[in-house]
Amino acid sequence: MSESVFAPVTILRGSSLSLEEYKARKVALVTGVTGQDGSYLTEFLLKKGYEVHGIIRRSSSFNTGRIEHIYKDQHEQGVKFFLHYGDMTDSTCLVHIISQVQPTEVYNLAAQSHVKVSFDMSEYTGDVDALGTLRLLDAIRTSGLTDRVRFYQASTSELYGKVVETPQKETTPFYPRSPYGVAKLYGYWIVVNYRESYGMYACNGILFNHESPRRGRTFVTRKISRAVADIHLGRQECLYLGNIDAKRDWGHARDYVEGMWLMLQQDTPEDFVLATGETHTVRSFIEKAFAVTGRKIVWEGHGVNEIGKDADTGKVRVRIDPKYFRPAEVELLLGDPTKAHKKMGWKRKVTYDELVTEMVVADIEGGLNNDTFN
Ligand code: NDP
Ligand code: GDR
Repeated sequence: MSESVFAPVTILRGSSLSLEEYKARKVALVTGVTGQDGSYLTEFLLKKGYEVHGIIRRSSSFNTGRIEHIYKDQHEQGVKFFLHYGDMTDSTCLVHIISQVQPTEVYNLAAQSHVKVSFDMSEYTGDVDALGTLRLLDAIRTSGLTDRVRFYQASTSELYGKVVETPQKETTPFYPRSPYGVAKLYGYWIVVNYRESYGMYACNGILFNHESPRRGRTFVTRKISRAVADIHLGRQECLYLGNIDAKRDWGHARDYVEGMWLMLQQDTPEDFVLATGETHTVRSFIEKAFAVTGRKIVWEGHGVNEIGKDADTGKVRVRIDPKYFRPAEVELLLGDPTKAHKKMGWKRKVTYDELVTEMVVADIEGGLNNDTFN
């Protein structure tokens, strides 16, 4: 993509419209558009007929790999997907973009989203994930669009952190365990506060882990699927991981972006958990992923000395590296999506086995093509 593709939309299209006329439009603004969820959500909204605007960070290397396939040159006819340079740490640009785009729906997906990294970059994580949410909400107010915009906040199961009750649902008390979780807690409450204070249609989607072949490579599922593919292709010997006994409720990102959209189509704004209702260990994900390539992993040893061996060849394929341990861990996540099912008819479609298979197969195919879609 060349720089020219980010040319701004120049007309304040909504300013002269009545409330009804404004709301009848379908214009979405997506922060974090270059991320895993941003790319699936953009595909979903374009299919629904939306005009979609995404905020993209300036980067010295390409960060548009996940959206290249849906992006068209702005000079072509009928273009409905636009990109704007911006950053969640820059209020002025957020006000400028919101005023220009005049969206009917805003999806706030931008975040420093890596839990382990948030221990190393705690202040920055707070700035982007907590204050960034406040800046975006205020940009909507400053632009005079409080009663015209529906707002989605990417809240997270990391809010639950330390286990207080399982399965975790909308009423479960929060106990975050990382700077990321704490920053997202602020994001959650500022959304509730703006809903209650200013009557904004603003919702929190409390989403449990969702993965895909587009998942960032340093998150555990993608790290595993890529390593399994590379081992299969003879490019890697061994996979190094941290806590393989952690349990997560893993779904497919494509199912979850539909839930985000549904939250903004209800009569009243509410917060919803999206989850599968199943939990699995990282260890189980490793075993399933290797099984896709016909390999069985057997475990030996304990704690940091535990190893995973190929049952047929005896080669060590998994080792523990304590550098991947977190200062405080979230041991168990298991969500209860009953409210989303009952009120919005939302349910995950892709099963755990299908998810693991899709990720490993995609990484093998990507590896074969010497290309990785991420
Ligand atoms: P990713 O890490 O894949 O994407 C994050 C996006 O945020 C990227 O587009 C990134 O841009 C952008 N971003 C990061 N920092 C800034 C900044 N300072 N200003 C503007 N944009 C920024 O995350 P996911 O797609 O997986 O997740 C989407 C959202 O949902 C995140 O808020 C995450 O915390 C939350 N979430 C995710 C879950 C999951 O399991 N995936 C579960 C629950 C919540 P760039 O590409 O340039 O880095
Ligand atoms: P998580 O996802 O922290 O749940 O946050 P991640 O995949 O990073 O970790 C899941 C579990 O795996 C354990 N683990 C490892 N994790 C990573 N990244 N790398 C390793 O080598 C490794 N070894 C073991 C972790 O300790 C953890 O228990 C994700 C993000 O998308 C957040 O933005 C989102 O809010 C939550 O999911 C819900």
